[in-house]
Amino acid sequence: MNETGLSEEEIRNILNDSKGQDLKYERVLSSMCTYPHKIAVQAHMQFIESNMGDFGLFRGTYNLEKEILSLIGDLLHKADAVGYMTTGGTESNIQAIRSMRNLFLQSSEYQNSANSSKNSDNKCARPNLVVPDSAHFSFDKVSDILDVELRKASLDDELKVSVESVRSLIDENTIGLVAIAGSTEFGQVDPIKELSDIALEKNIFLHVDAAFGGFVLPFMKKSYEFDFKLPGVTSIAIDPHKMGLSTIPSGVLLFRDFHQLESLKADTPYLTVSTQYTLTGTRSGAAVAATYAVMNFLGKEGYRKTVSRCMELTHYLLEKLKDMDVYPLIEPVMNVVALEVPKCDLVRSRLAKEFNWQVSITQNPHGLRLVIMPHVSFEMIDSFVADLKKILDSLE
Ligand code: 0PR
Repeated sequence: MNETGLSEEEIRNILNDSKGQDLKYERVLSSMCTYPHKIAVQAHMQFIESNMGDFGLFRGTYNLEKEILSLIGDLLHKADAVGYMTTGGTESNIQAIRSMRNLFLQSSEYQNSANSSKNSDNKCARPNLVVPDSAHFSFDKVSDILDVELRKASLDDELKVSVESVRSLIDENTIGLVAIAGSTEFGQVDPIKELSDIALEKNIFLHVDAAFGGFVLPFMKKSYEFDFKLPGVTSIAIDPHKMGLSTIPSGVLLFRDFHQLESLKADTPYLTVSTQYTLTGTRSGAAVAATYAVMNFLGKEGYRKTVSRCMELTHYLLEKLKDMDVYPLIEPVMNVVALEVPKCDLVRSRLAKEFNWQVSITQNPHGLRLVIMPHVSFEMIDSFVADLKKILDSLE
């Protein structure tokens, strides 16, 4: 660090230069984030110093958080669900599984087996979690942090998790299941009703990762069963900073029952509040205000319009690609498209190098992946398709 500071103008110049190096969303078809809504940005700025890690100092922001939880709880068919605002899907997933693991380790069955293994020399078995093979990589972090074995269930030909495969992986050390409502790579929704039935039958937890789909599915014409309406669903991750049009970092984690949240409790004796359930200490109150502002400004009608436009663009893209004999790996459920394209990796890197387009790829099956976020326009799709055509033609 320099001994004396730079001038405001010097700082502004450096920042402008850095900002200029960032890609504009107008060339980005790989992101699950987008420009936040103007009203969210204004609210974020207004609450910039607010710290939800010590919310006794910020009662007003805390009340906004409570409102958000009940709005989202209501949207997900459990207005009295409990939880808090996280930094996003990764933290929500970690905390949901941490709660499962803590409750599993406290359970009398586990305690009994731990006691008997102390007497014999058998090691106590490691808890395991059954996730779809399409689960986000945050679950690999979960496994590492929480020392839980990850069991990956195979997908069917529609890239939904196979219920039989899930069933075959469950044993007495399974702490719970994960279902995805809007998978990162394919935008697919798992058979959550069937998984809910299994969770109830086996008396284990079921966490739904709706980080992306949570702000899409409730606003689609077709209705999907994925939330607390299903009695086996015990927690849900949903991210306002993705399709909720809020600012980063805005995630929400909701539990069905208070005892799940309670299992995450830490004592915080010297703060204005004596307990915390969160993973991070200091938390952004700005993201809370932003999420409150945009949810109340748009209302269900606003989100319906956003989702409907993204779906219209998605279908427009597919029609144009059909003319070029390019087809999706599965019929898109939401605004995530995985395409069957020859030499995907090469096509992806040429799109970036030659035309400055950012797209991503899917692993298994291998495909070119596009996310049709609210910053995408018809003109953007026309221009992308024309550039893709040039590359595909040159491959032949
Ligand atoms: N669960 C699902 C289903 C997700 O798609 C993601 C992120 C997460 C959890 C984790 O959420 P956070 O990243 O908020 O912790 N999905 C995107 C992905 O990893 C995130 C993303 C966003 C990637 C913007 C790129 C990007 O430019 O692909």
